[in-house]
Amino acid sequence: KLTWTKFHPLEDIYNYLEHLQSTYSDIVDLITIGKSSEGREMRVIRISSGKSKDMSLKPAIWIDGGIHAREWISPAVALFIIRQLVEHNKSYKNMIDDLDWYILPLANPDGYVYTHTVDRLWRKSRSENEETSGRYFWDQQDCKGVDLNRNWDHRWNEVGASDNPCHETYAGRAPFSEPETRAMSNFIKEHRDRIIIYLTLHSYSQMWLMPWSSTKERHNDYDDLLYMGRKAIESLKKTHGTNYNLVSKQTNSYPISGCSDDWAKSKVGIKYSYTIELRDKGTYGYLLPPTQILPTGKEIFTAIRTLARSVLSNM
Ligand code: 0X9
Ligand code: ZN
Repeated sequence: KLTWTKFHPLEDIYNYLEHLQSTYSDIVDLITIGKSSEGREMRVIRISSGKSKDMSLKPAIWIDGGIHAREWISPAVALFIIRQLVEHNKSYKNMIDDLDWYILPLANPDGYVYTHTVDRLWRKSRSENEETSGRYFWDQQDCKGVDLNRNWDHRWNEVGASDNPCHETYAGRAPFSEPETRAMSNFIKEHRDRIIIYLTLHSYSQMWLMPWSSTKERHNDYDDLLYMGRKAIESLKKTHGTNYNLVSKQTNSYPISGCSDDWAKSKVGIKYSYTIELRDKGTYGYLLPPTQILPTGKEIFTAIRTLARSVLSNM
């Protein structure tokens, strides 16, 4: 059983997912979509009712957490959402009747373990990088891993990313050079006909971000994403009064490229694609105390339900 009073290590999280699968087998499937570079399983939980019916056309929502290892509130919120949908499935019946939920709480399992055991502020994955060109000074310590939010195949490595393996925003050798981003993107592409919402949970700064990240240009769906995003942050605010800013990712701050939501929108065609930067606004930053897991989880789950309902009723 998980508590919401601490950030759990990977084993607790995987045990909890297995417990849900065996206890709620009518609505839960556990799917291993691939392995990390250190060989850990990448586990997606699928939550959906009416499993026996033909669901080839049932719309789906994808949520990933933990792309960045140190952003511990992200997997915690993903798990809170899973808990609500599964253990309180009667309260959220319409949500799992109308939608297939695909949730990957630990998109970067190796990095997550590393933040629990060695370096609390590690960001990247933990893959081995080759010392290719010798252009960079090779610091033995920090030259492992790839920034899994720079490795996606959309304007890869153009801006706001580094080609230095020792940097925090190293984009990798090539788009999808990493097993983690390959596993996620392949799975998402397999379900591309049904996924209507792509969400990726990060921290921190309390922002609800819309593509694009790499350019100030607006896509044709800009107004629709703004409209649905506004509904989401309004209902979020009603929960505990927390303010989130709804902004296009690029106008907000530094441009970046090769990130997941830009890829989901541009290459897969998932219209409603957002990056959510969770609590807080910098008081604790990545070191958010566990007392904030429940309030953050509640307000984000409310916002996501509002978003899902609004998008579904607009189809
Ligand atoms: O830099 C990232 O990958 C994300 N921020 S984080 O602190 N979680 O690492 C997203 C950045 C948002 N997009 C832009 N700044 N354009
Ligand atoms: Zn992040």
